[in-house]
Amino acid sequence: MSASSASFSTFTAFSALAPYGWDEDWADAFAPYTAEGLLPGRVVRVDRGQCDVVTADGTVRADTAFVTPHDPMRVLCTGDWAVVEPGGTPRYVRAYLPRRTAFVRSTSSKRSEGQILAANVDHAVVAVSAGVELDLGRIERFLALAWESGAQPVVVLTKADLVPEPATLGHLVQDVETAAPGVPVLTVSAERGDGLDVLAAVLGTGTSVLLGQSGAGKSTLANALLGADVMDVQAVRDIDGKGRHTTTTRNLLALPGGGVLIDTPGLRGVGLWDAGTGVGQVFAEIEELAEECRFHDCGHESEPGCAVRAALEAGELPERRLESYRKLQRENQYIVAKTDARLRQELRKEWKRRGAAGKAAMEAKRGRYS
Ligand SMILES: Nc1nc2c(ncn2[C@@H]2O[C@H](COP(=O)(O)OP(=O)(O)OP(=O)(O)O)[C@@H](O)[C@H]2O)c(=O)[nH]1
Ligand SMILES: [Mg+2]
Ligand SMILES: [Zn+2]
Repeated sequence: MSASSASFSTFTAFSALAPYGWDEDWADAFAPYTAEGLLPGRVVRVDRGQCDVVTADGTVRADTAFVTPHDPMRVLCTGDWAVVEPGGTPRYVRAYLPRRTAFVRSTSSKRSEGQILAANVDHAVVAVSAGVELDLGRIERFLALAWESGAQPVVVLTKADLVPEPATLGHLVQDVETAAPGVPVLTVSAERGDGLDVLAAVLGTGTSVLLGQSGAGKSTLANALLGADVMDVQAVRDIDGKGRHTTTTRNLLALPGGGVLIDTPGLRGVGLWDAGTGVGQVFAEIEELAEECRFHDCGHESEPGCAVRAALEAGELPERRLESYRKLQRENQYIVAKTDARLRQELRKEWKRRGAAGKAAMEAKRGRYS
């Protein structure tokens, strides 16, 4: 059997997983495991050493001990394609297939560690409530991580019913658009059903992850798209401050009109994580202007021939954008520098260990020959 027909048969054997994103490339990647009788499945949820995986035979619960390494970036995550044992108690996830994309943030500013929020995502949907004051800086931060993940970002202004004036809603969209070049900005009301068809069409292919603050209406939106109350929603809540989070695990759902949706618990803040490219994409117009500056390393402060300052003065570039760009760049450089320092430290430890091992080997040799 040729390689392609082997992978084709792997694809068809598990074609029941197609609504969850199973395709011939995943089948190719999985093919080496079929001889062992292992099963492919998409991770729906991970919690406390266990996970739910949807397989061609239905959803199974499996142990994640083999896929929970020390490195948080390599921990099994919602959206991963798992390699699951066909049975046993406990039944184990043996491995997962190499990720195509991953949405990563840093866990906190103190510990420079990355955390995977969702794997194998095609659309990163940033949900923002139209009912509260816009925080463009936060949207830019989400978008930087979204671009960096390799997914296409989309901003969705939720709860449009809370903005009775269409003109006001239009202005909100325009404001978001200035902070999101190259990113579609949609408005929806899960309450009234407005805009759901357009959103469903955008999410109709590939896998999408819903991101945003607690209370932004992510789960309500997921339920509206599913046409069923699958995710819990809380009516009375403390949105700011200590904010109770209604959704506590990331959950993967197949949408009736096609596409796969991952609902996530609200994030109060998202720290950048090695997102230099993403930051550049969020501020694409500034990076384009900077190409026109006379000096290659222009700091856009008081240098002559600065195209960025010229755009500011002409009112073509909002001051806020430039400030936000600088802030996120600084933050990212800080994180990158910290990470490198940590990596360097780890490497040093490794060298020391090897050095010690080398010494021991030398001594053993000497002992033998002397
Ligand atoms: N008026 C109005 N309220 C909405 C709409 N969508 C959601 N809400 C309300 O907003 C609140 C928060 O909704 P959730 O869907 O739980 O928000 P979430 O983003 O999933 O929150 P976490 O799970 O904590 O991250 C609930 O009280 C919803 O009823 C909408 O379209 N219009
Ligand atoms: Mg929720
Ligand atoms: Zn300049």
